[in-house]
Amino acid sequence: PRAIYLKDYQAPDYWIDTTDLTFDLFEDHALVTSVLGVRRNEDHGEDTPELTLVGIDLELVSVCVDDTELTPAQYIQGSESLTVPVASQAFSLTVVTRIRPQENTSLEGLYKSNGMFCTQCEAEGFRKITYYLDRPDVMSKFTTKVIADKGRYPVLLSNGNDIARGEFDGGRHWVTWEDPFKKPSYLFALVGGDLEVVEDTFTTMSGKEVALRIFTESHNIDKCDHAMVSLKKSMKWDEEVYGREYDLDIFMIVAVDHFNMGAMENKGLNIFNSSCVLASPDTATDASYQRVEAIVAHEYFHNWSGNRVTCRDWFQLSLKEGFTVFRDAEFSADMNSRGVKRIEDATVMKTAQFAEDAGPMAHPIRPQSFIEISNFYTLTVYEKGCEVVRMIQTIVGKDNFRKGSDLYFDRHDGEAATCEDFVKAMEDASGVDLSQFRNWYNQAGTPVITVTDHFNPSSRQYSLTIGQSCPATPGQDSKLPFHIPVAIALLDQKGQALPLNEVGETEQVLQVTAANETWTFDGLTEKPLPSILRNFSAPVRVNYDYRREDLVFLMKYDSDGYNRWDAGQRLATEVIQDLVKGLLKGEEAEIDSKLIEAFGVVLADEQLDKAVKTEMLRLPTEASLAEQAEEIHPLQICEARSRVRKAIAVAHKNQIQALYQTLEQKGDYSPEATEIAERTLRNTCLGYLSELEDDSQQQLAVDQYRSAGNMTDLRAAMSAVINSSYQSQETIDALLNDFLDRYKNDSVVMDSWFMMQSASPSLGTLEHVKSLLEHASFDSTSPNKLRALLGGFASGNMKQFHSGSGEGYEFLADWIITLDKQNPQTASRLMTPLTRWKKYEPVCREHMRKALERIKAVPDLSTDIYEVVTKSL
Ligand code: DPP
Ligand code: ZN
Repeated sequence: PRAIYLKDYQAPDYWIDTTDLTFDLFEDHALVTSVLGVRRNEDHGEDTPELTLVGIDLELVSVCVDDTELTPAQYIQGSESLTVPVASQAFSLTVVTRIRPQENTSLEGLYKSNGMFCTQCEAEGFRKITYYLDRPDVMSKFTTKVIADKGRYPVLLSNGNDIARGEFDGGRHWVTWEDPFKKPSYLFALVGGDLEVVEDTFTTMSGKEVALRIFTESHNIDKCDHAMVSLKKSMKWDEEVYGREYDLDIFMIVAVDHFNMGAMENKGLNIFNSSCVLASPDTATDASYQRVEAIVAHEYFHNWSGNRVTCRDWFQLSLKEGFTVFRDAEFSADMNSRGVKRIEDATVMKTAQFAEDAGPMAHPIRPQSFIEISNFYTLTVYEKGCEVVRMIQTIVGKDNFRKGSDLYFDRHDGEAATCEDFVKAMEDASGVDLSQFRNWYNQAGTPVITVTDHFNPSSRQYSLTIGQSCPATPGQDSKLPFHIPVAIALLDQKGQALPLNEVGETEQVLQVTAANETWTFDGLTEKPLPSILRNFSAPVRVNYDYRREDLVFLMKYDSDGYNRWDAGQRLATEVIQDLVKGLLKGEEAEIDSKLIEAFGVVLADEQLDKAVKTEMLRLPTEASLAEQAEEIHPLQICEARSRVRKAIAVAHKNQIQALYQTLEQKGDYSPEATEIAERTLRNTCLGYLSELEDDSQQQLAVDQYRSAGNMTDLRAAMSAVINSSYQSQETIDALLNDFLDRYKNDSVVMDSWFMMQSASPSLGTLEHVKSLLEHASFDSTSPNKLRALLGGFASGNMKQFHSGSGEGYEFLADWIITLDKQNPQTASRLMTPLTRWKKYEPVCREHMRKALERIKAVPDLSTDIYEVVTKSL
């Protein structure tokens, strides 16, 4: 396998103006006839005498140029290519291939999931369907005829509008779809199955009625309402906030069980992982409801940011993903609690994305090279990409940002664009120079800002000095300074934010561009406490020497919800780190009472928004503590965190109990933000109470399980029970069996049944995880099940995955080796926890390295695994 480089990009030698496809679907194969209208790229001076298309796992049946069939001597069939001679500027190329969707376990290209045909073509799945120029700058008008048995596959779908249909003798029928918009092949989709549909309509801002259809297997048809409501909200929001109107007469979503990703924005025919579309009060938690809403929106928003304006090449992936994540994040913030959404997104950045930036696969949001593009659907491209777009908005201002996005869509509609085009549009619309800002697109790694301050009582001046640096990442030893917008406020001793300018604004965005720079504020009577990086205004780490009492003060008084929460997280992290140090020395370190007291203040604060309160009551996750550790001692981290949790529960038992009781559930379930906030807070209380060795507290969770009226409360109770060290095995088994009885036929819910167990520090031992692999509901061809069980264990269960002497790593390595033959994308993603080996303490480190070496030694690795394992070692 070889790397490809952004700097080597060249436009294609040929364009494909039209693509006419016919799919003849059978039980053991499919016949694909592709008629391409090919045209030479005139800009390429020299005539290219031949055309090379890519294709993988295709059985070639015939090749015709214009009306003449070629003999095998006239074309060259490579292992992954087809080269045909070219005699004219424009010609038609007809290629017939046979493929085997039934045997396609990679879930890329055309495959079968639960008896239904479906596709996934991003990034390079189309080459598993037919020979093509499978690259995003080749945009074509697609017409697709699908032919299949009518009894088994009454529903036949593809992109665009259905323009004709009919029947053949022998029970077969056909439907022809035409997509009037040019698109790259990664946006192609096809579905054939026995599906039911939920229908609705949306009237766009110009008065056009759009038919909305969500398709699922019949037993799930009652779980589509939330997705439909979310879709309509998204369509409205994109009109109001971005002026973007939908452009086809029909918009379809299909839910499939076997899917490598969350969902896919194919033009007019989004295909979704069932887990990201289905929801009902009885089967989906609040978090799933919000996830469905966000992903429906994300894929819908791609219709403009991704489809109408697509990417020139895969190095530009963040052009569509970063921007679209930003759009969906703002949508979710508008629909739900803005403050909590910001905390959630910052948490993902600071735990998982910062870890990626610090690991062997670190890359800029626009990578400069890759071996396998599937490995770059990362938190960096998506979430950091979103933060980069957010910083542009902060720097140019909201109004200019909207002008910039209008200009971008206007300039590049129907084109394959670059990240540079996006930045240029923002620059042109705002008049703000973003030259230095572009470093965010070129440089990997998480910048660190170091803040020091000084107060001079005689001149009444306060100065803040901000230095920036960025650690080396693979291939990038030194970095240029970034342009970082750092939002700050200065708090006086009463916790009031001081006015920072003549108009009395109390927050200012400092444009940090130099390696080191000082800002001075005049007319202060006392030394203020700085609130730095408010609302997480940039994806950076902040070093400032806060005293613990300062953090407690910020937790109480900072008017910025994010920083208020972050102060608590910093305090808790420091306290837990002290404990970890003590455990390593074999000492009994005391838990700093400041933290326990601060949590008491949060609990007692009745003014605090419930959603924010819940976030403030959460301790930093184990993953977050690991990310911030110099060297990761997984077992000590788990132990220390668990002790702090217990101490909080013991100290504030009465208050937590009272809060739990006042939040008693009433009425029917609704996924409305205020109700979600109450449930989440109540279940957070339940979690703390379950830390107590007290029968009546332990009974609470069991009672809640028995009386729960929705999946959120049911799952919270179940987790509390199985994660408790004081519950009997009988009780745990009884609940697990009850859950199984109720939900064994619901695949999405069963994912959570597996995940709760594999991620449980007490229950989820390696032995138990192995036994679950044998369970009748486990399915090793389902990425969701693999993520639930293997991902839950390796990424979600620090204590058990890292205990013993490397057996957990060996187990994961065995699975990766097996899965690599079956589904390389899913295998590659499951490998992430092992790639962080260098940060672990020596014993874990050595075992993890060995597991990676063993994977590396396997012959014929996929490009996916090859790239990750070689870069990691
Ligand atoms: N383009 C897809 C998405 O992120 C990839 N799964 O929406
Ligand atoms: Zn996307």
